[in-house]
Amino acid sequence: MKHLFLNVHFVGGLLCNLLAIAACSQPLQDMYKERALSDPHRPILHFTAPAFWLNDPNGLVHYKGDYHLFYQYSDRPEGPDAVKYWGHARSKDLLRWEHLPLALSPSKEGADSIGIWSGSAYKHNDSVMMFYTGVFPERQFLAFQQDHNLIHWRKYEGNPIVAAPPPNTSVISFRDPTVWKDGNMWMMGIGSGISDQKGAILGYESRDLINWSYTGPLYVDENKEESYVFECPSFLPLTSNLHLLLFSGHVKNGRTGSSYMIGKYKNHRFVPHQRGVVDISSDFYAAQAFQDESGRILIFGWIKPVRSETLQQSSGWSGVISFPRQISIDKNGDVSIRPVEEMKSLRSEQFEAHNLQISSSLQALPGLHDNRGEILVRFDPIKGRRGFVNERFGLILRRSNDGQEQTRIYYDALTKKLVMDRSTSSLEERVLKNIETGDLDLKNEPLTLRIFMDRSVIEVFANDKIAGTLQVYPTNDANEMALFSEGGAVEVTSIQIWKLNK
Ligand code: DQQ
Repeated sequence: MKHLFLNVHFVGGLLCNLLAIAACSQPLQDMYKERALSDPHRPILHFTAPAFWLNDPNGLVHYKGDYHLFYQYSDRPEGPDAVKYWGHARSKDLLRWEHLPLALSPSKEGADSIGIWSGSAYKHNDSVMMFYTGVFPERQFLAFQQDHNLIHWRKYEGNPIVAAPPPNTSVISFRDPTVWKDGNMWMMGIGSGISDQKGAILGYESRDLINWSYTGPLYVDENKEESYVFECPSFLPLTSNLHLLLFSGHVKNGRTGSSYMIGKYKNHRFVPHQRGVVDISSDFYAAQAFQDESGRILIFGWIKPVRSETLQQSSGWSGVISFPRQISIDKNGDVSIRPVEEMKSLRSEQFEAHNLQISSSLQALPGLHDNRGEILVRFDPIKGRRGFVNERFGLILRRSNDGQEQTRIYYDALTKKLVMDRSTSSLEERVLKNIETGDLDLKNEPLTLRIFMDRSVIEVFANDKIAGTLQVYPTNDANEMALFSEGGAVEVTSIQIWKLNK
């Protein structure tokens, strides 16, 4: 049976690729959708494609009261390397999405015939334009909205609008345009990596959003601190005098991820003074930011697969869009990354407890035996102590009855790190099991964790400062949860747990 399934995939995939059509054969579509629906690990509250492959969020825009999410999509079983389309969905509240038809497909013979890669939306005179990269080679394209629901698109007949990288610059990538207004002109930033392996955003200007000329790099990672290639940039004002640059690439320690920089923008150049990661885990990538109609800067990211390709194919789907997060500068001038208010609308049945002293390595928590829910927990140092010292404390989640499978989310006061440990999360060998960590100096403050569990996806927010995403694939029910503290006791001032429903 398994062989037959793989053969159907292979032949179906081959046919789809040869024909380069917008949809795979109906039986293959149906088979993948059925498999996706019956996979117990597929998130229910997060956005996923109906089946097959999804990667980067694209073209995020809030238009006439609807949020529109476009995304890199392939209906080919072979996933990551297949021809890419733009999938499309819309929502009133950022959480409940309606699937819409594919928005952009490769032209039969045009310069984007091998794939529609990532890009972003720009609203001009009450209409939306999409700037994206067509391949191969990587060039920049433009498409115009044809209806208020953003369902139909017309590609600009003069495409590509940026036909080649700037002369005399050796680039290793040239993709994922982002557009903004600068005085009377428009600017476009294109993700790149230039000679000597420096990540860069190349800048272009235009008077009409169609004809573009090179203005030099918006930003070059001269000290090679971040990445040799910047992908998926977003560039927009964060406050009246500060700009936000978001990009993805290889961040420190060789791992991949999405980062932000905050700084001043003047004369086509960006000078950052602060940087950080949008998410501490390498499960989260290709984040895109946009401003909604109420002025909030919101971010969605792609939660990348951590299962083997065979497992992804046999489950019929791959790739998740993160919950929406808001980024802003708080009253102390620090960057805040937190879930959007709308998340509270998912809450239903609640369990709560107060003033628990935790001193053991496993203090079981009644209340929720589910793989879906929200936990809001505040940890304080034990009375009389100022700050945490050498405790490691937090939660054990997705724990099986015998404890063989479990995931630990905790704070390590000694190293001042938030730790997401999935090294024992599953008995299945074909899933990633590692430890993801991120810096979090509490400076004598209590720790508040807000955690969302949605089957295989866990999203964690700590003190509204940093976020982390982790996917786990236990083979058993693994629905128990517990609190723990090692190396000293801590106080759980309050813990609230909600069931979550759409
Ligand atoms: N994915 C897209 C590219 C982008 C990369 C292709 C990032 O445009 O740079 O699917 O995940």
